[in-house]
Amino acid sequence: RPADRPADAPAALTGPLVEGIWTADPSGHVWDGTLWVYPSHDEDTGATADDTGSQYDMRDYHVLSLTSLDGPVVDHGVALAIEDVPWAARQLWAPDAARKGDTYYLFFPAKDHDGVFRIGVATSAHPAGPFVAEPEPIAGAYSIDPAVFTDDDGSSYLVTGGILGGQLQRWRDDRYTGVDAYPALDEPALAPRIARLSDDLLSLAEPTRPLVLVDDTGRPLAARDPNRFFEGAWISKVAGRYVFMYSNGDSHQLVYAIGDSPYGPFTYRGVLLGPVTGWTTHGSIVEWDGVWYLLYHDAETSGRDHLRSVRMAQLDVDDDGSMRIRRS
Ligand code: FUB
Repeated sequence: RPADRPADAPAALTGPLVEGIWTADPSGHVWDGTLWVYPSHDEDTGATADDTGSQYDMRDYHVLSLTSLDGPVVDHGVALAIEDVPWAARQLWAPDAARKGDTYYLFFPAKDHDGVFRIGVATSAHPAGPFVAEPEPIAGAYSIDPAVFTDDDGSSYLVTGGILGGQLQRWRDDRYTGVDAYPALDEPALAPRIARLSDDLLSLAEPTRPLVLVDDTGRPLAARDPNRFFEGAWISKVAGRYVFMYSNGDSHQLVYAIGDSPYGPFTYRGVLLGPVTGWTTHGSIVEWDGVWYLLYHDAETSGRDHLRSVRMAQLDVDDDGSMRIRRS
């Protein structure tokens, strides 16, 4: 596990966005000129660390906002707490948000009372909440790390998934098996799941389908590929193309792929962010005032994998959707 700051870590545009609370897995949205950031809220609850990530034992969400790069980052306090979600038992992992009309939506994963990761949705009249959770998880959605992408025609899509601790390997044909079943190393890797959302964004409009990542020759990335999907899905439209960013997990990188439909296939393009301090990596990209930014996290401040801090870096974007972090 990387314990020290890797030599090629990006020059962050900012230090940690906030101090005083640990934050991770940032999802960024610009609404009415303000950058809203929806992170996980890391806490040290004393949960025993294991390979499935039990130490990531988060119990609520805080929402952050910035009206300018130089201005203060506002921590709006608790937006949703686990005790207010009837079906959720533990581990409020990486969230995302969406807006439709006057309603704001918070999408989040949590383990239910049977220990199965499911995806919930909560609504508010304000981007910072407080959010009121629907009484049941979204039927047909599963695993972790929900991200919502809204296309130019107003259609919204929910993409989810994470292997190992995220339990994607325990689902087959949209059913939870409870059994870890990974493909053989030369078979196509497990794929995240994507589905269009209903008009009110509270349910799926269709069953999920696999979002397939392919190489330059059109072959699905194999399970042995160091850049196969692990967790942390994010879709944006960049330079008119669909960009799918994700964590490749044990390769500790944020990588991206480009496609012509939110459903994919997405062709692997390259590494956006090399390993940061800490085991996990997860982020989002967002355009703010004509400039693209990467929101990401690292564990540099705490030195502990599960106590992370959200940071920002500026991106340079080419006409074909290729991206890189600005280093100076
Ligand atoms: O924050 C908990 C989990 O760690 C997230 O859901 C993953 O993406 C990883 O960052």
